[in-house]
Amino acid sequence: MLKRISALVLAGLTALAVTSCGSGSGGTTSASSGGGDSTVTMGFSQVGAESGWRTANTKSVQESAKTAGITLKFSDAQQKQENQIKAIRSFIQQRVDVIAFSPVVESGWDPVLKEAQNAKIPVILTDRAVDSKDTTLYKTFLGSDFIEEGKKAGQWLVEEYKDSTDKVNIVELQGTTGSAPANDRKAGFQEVIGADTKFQIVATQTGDFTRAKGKEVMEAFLKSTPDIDVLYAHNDDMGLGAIEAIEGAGKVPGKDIKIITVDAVKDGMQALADGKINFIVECSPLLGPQLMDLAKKVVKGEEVPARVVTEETTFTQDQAKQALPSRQY
Ligand code: GZL
Repeated sequence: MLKRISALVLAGLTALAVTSCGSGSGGTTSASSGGGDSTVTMGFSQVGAESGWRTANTKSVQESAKTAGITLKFSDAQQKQENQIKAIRSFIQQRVDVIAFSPVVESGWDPVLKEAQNAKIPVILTDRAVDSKDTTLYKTFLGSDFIEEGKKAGQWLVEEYKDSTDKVNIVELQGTTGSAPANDRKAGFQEVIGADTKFQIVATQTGDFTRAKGKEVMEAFLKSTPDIDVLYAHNDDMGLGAIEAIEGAGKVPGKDIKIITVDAVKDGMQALADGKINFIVECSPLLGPQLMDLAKKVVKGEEVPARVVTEETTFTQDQAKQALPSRQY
């Protein structure tokens, strides 16, 4: 009798051990019911450290991984696509359970994403999108709707000049060339202002999302373009660099040249509250908690939405004064 009971117990334990080790496909582990979660390892390739937004996003990802008990292998690509491709290949070699990344530009990802797919390692896009036609190459895209952000910027400008028929000369500091936020913030803004010919973008150039480049390009705009009425900068950091250039040219930012930016990081919100920026469209970097939830589901083979859009708002100068004390980033 005793022998029968111990044989049954042994069989039960063996069955449990096999299911909790998962299918063995590509080293992913799947938690069985009652088998307990084994630690998930995530390979994360970050764009770089180009802006206040990026710093806040990195902090959110790293802190959320810790809270979620996810082992994070983090790599900073210094805004170079080849570094991101190298990092993803390294994560495949290391047989991580899931890969997440913010693609610095939209194109050129299919080959390395196919390698991850062949290795049966799921990929999550976070923050920025890719233009791959094959949407099976990634499980989901978590991030903002950049076209909507550009439209919000345009809608504020249309409202601001609704009673004027004068020409409105706009200069534009674009984000990183080829990146989803740069392409889409430009397209959304143009879609709205294009309805009225009084709005003219008289100069547009990339400032690569950095303060230094934003200042440099704005200095060139001020020299080459007379009568600038408005600056549309695709992020706060370029707008803050441009403010330095505008003040250096003896003009008053927010008055002589109205400024619209995107992100709503603390330094941008402070400039908005101080009247140097006129309107900011929020783009939240706090994607960490949602990313970790999605990663756990994906590793377990659970269904996740193909697209998760970040909730975000806009700020006027008065709203910035109210919001500043409680801003997390
Ligand atoms: C937007 C993000 C952009 C920010 C910039 O989601 O990719 O990159 O707007 C950052 O500040 O550099």
